[in-house]
Amino acid sequence: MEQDKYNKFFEKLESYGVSRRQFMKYCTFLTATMGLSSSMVNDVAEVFASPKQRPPVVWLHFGECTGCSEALLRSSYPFPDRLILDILSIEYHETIMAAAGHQAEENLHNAIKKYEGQFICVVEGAIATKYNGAYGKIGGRTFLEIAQEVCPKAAAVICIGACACFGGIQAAKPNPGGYKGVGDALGIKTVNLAGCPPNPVNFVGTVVNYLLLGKLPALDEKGRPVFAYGQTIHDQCPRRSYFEMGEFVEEFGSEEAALGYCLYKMGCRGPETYNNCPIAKFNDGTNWPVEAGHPCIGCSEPDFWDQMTPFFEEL
Ligand code: FSX
Ligand code: SF4
Ligand code: F3S
Repeated sequence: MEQDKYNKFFEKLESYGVSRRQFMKYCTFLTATMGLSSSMVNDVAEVFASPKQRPPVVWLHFGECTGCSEALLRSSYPFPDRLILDILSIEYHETIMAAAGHQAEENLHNAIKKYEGQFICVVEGAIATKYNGAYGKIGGRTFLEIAQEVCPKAAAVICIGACACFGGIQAAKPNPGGYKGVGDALGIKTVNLAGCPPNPVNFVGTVVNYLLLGKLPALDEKGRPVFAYGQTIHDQCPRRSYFEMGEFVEEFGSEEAALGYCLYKMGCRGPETYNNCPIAKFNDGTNWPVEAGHPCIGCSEPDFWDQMTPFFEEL
């Protein structure tokens, strides 16, 4: 990118403690994660450096632990969260907005009126559907009522996390409140960024795709962006070689020992779970569950929680 043209932007980055080099490295990683050609790195960088539009965003919280917001906002590099918040116009977000109580409710009401048909609705958390949604309320209104009012007025609904996508832990048996994912609860199509929590880079990639190409990314039949959820964990897992390559049998002394390095017998759900954790990794690319020694528990599949438990047991 031309330094002069974007001097102001790079000055702002510096004030966040981020060098131009770090920023371009992140854009290269993001472009690859999004499945775009490396010739588009500058275009991706430009989405941040010279935003042509800042789409209004209404960010709703329902039944969840807020781990999804935390995963995004506490990215340890200062910049993915600052960058994404700079290219969006967040009109309502309970965790980060200053307003509270009636004023917050008014902000929500005003935002959906002002930006009807234009705003992106981001949802974290599942929705209680039994007993008219009585098992989950904010400000005296049920999650169901709020979602029914807000989601149909959005240009797109992006579900962040297993809970908003498919119900997550709230929908685990016996599920007295009848919790469901947003798409199911409302009978609408949503973009599903599954995972508990999902990797923030997949949210950034989805938004950048929307701003750069003017459309949402291609989705699989479960509403998940193919760029991130197109392959199983198992297909991308570095531990896989340990039961496939003879040389490792030699290294470990026996086939059994080599197989032991794969976590399948410890209940790994990698073979039936679609996500890009082995490539995208977490904590600035430091590591991801399986590489850190923990079996994948299938957190990005619709049947997480009930079908994936008991954890640590081979299915
Ligand atoms: Fe669910 Fe997210 Fe797991 Fe938590 O908002 S996907 S419980 S990390 O917080 O919804
Ligand atoms: Fe597959 Fe899990 Fe074994 Fe990796 S650790 S090879 S994902 S079963
Ligand atoms: Fe979830 Fe498995 Fe990745 S548990 S975080 S999909 S490794």
